[in-house]
Amino acid sequence: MILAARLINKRSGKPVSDAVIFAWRIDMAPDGMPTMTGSLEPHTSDEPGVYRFKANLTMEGAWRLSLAAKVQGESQTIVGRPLLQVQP
Ligand SMILES: [Cu+2]
Repeated sequence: MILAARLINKRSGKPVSDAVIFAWRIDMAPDGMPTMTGSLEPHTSDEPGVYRFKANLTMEGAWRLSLAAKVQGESQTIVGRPLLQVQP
């Protein structure tokens, strides 16, 4: 499956299209299985501010995507951990 994460600048409300995502992981921490990870690799995206990943999630339930990114003009690393639900 393809997962998509949208990165928005909170101050301007605009999509951030030049982020460099340098770390990514997906696991089942929300379901009490923090060591159960899924395969995840960056995928092309043609929508500004949307970062896509090809994922293989082998179990139904709650997953947590963790992304770390560098954004121009921001000194700190940007971290996002959206949750998602895998259903049959
Ligand atoms: Cu699991």
